[in-house]
Amino acid sequence: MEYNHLQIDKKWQDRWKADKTYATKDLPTGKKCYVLDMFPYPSGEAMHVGHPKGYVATDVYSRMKRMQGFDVLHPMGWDAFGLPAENYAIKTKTHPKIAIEKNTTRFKGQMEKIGFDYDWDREINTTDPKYYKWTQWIFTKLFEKGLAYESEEPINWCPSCKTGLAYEDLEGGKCERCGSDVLQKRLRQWVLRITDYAERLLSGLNDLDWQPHIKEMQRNWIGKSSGAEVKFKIQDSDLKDLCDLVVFTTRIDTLYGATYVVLAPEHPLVAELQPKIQNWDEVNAYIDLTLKKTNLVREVGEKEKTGVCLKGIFAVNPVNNKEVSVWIADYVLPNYGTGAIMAVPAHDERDFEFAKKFNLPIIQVIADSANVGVLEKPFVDNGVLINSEKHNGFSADDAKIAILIKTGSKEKVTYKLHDWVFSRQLYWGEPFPIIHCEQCGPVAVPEKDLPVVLPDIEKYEPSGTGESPLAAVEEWVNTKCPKCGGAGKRETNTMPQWAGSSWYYLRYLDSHNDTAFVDKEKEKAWMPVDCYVGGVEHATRHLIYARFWHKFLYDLGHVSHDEPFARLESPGTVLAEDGRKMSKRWGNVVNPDDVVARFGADTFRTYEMFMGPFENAISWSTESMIGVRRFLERVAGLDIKVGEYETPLAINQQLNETIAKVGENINDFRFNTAVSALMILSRTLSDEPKISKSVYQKFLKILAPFAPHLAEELWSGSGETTSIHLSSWPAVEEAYLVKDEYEIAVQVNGKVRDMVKISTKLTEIEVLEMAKKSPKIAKWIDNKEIIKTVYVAGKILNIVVKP
Ligand code: ANZ
Ligand code: ZN
Repeated sequence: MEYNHLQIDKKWQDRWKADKTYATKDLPTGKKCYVLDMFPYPSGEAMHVGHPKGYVATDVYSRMKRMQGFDVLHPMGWDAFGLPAENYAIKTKTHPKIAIEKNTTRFKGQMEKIGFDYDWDREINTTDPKYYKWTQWIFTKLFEKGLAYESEEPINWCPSCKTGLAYEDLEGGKCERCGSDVLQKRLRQWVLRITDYAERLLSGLNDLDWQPHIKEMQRNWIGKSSGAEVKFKIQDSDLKDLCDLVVFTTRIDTLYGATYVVLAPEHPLVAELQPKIQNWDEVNAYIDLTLKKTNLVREVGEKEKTGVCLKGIFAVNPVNNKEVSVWIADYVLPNYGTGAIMAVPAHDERDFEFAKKFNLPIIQVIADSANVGVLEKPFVDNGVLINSEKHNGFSADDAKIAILIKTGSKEKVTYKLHDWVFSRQLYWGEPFPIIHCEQCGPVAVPEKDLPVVLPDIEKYEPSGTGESPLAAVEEWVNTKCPKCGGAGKRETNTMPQWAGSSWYYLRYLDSHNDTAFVDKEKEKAWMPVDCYVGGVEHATRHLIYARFWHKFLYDLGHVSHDEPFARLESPGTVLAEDGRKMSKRWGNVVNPDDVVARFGADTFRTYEMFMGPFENAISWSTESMIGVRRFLERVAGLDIKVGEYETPLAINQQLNETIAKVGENINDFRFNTAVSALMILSRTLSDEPKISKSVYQKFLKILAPFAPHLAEELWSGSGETTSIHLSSWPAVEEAYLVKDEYEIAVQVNGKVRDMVKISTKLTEIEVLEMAKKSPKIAKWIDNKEIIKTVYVAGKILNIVVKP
């Protein structure tokens, strides 16, 4: 057959659509397999060839699973709220709704041309009121359970996007979207208590089949740290007790060396102490300066430490009742631990620098034998206690316990994870289902009144005032309190773009349900997601947020598993031919539409899977793609040799080996080696004078996940009337598998001394090495010189030694 991809691709895409070939049952009747892609933002730019790499992988995987008898769920949808859409809309002066519609149509068109097996009847869009009704509903549950709260703490603010951001939205202290330096701004906002779930988010990772580096990224993000909270009394110059200051430390064993304490400049105690602080102007100026600093600068630390002493204020070290000075400094972060530290300059780098600069006492309290005397730098290693009164000579571990008890301090576990700043001062997001009432405070909109629909407005640019553009829509804002019927005002912030994606995988199970976010029975039958594929850049945002919401829904009894994603795989980036990232800026973007038009969808798909190991970043190569195209052309030419013939043993062996290998490789996401095995088999077949129909059809079946259009065409050409994609995966006939492990007899000087198991793939030298490991053989070789070996592959090895 001549391979006319334009005609074949279109023909089968239309047919699959008309026949609903990939429609999924409501409920699985047998084994189920839920295969999920991270759904895309329909951004303004079209997809480039890197985007679909993961989609091709799930497509290959899901097609095989379907043929293997699984009820497969493989859906797709759009994550369309949030900054990217809004920025694009502002740039192009189109309403986000219109821009999104246009972009989803474009994306979907691109996907359809690649021939994915999505069940489009389940398509979702996070900006559809029927969808976000349930995003709002989940928020009302979080609110009812006290996990959504209002806060006025300073948060990260992007002056360019004109919105508050979550910690997860920062990249190296800058706004992840636009790269601007982020400032601290005090703003009323909604926050989700994700830290309540920190421990479970951590321990839940253990049982997941995820790549270890992604789990590690989550562990680091959650950042568990075990230490203690220690109370210092705060006094004024007249030694009057003012209040307690609690610090978090992981080194309570160094408490005798704590020679001053430091508060974050934003610490609420600073304002409280104002009347007693003698240098308030200086202190106040430093606080202002701190608030202008970017997070990055504060976390990494500036070259020179800065800070101000609170004059007139002292703290008492609880272990020895010594008076120490109290400081504020920006290297102490307001939202970690208690926002205050005990400084131990002898044993902590930052404290050491600070103490040197401000001439504060440095008392060494930990030492090993070599390290006593004046410290050139802090001593951070382990050792025993010195200068610690009755605790001298204690090990760190013993000292920790003893000092904890002596000072009545409590052990404390802290997490780097912050509560999730959940409101944005933007237009293009889900409105909060909250009404503020003067009598009742914030009240959740009852379920019957959901969704709270985002009003259409003229001016959707962010105002920059800290209020969303919705605040200007009076007729929308003013409403009645659902509780007391009095005057109420709607919350005008909107949710972050991560809201809709925190539960979307549940909606696919039941995307048209108007009475529940998902039917219980369907949820139970389909969840968890068996195989989830998406970029590693989501390791600390989407993948933590979704796990959090899922655990919350689990606690309420709305879902039946504690974890949503059993297995996770991440595609490596597709780089441009020049080795750089594909970008408009470099002019090196390859559009899948062009590739598909020129080489066909199947060449594109098979090439993306063949490029190299799935998780590796690999450069695009048109030349290698042409190689793949030739492979498919060779396949297309096989049909003239097909008939009812006897199949030679060697062909049956290679066929069955390939069936086994392709099946295993697809399962393990080692697609490149699967394609390479298919290529080798296709070459063997094209060298044969005749091919039996059964061999040919089995070959087509295992090719079908990669090249669904061509396989379907050839399958139909071989006389079949139902889709190859609904046929069953060929069983491996074990009898034909060439055994890869043998037992061979090993002789020494002609006498069999042992039987040794070896693999057929080993070379003679390797076989000899294996044989020498057997004690029975080693005994006969016994340091004698080996003159030669005679090896009959798979049967016998004779070792000839000098007598
Ligand atoms: C005294 C001390 C002595 C400390 C010593 C360290 C070494 P991890 O392991 O990352 O949790 N710390 C506590 N809260 C802080 C804050 N809000 N901003 C900046 N630093 C803070 O680090 C815990 C240590 O970081 C704590 O233990 C505290 O310094 C500091 F030889 O207390 B340590
Ligand atoms: Zn009210």
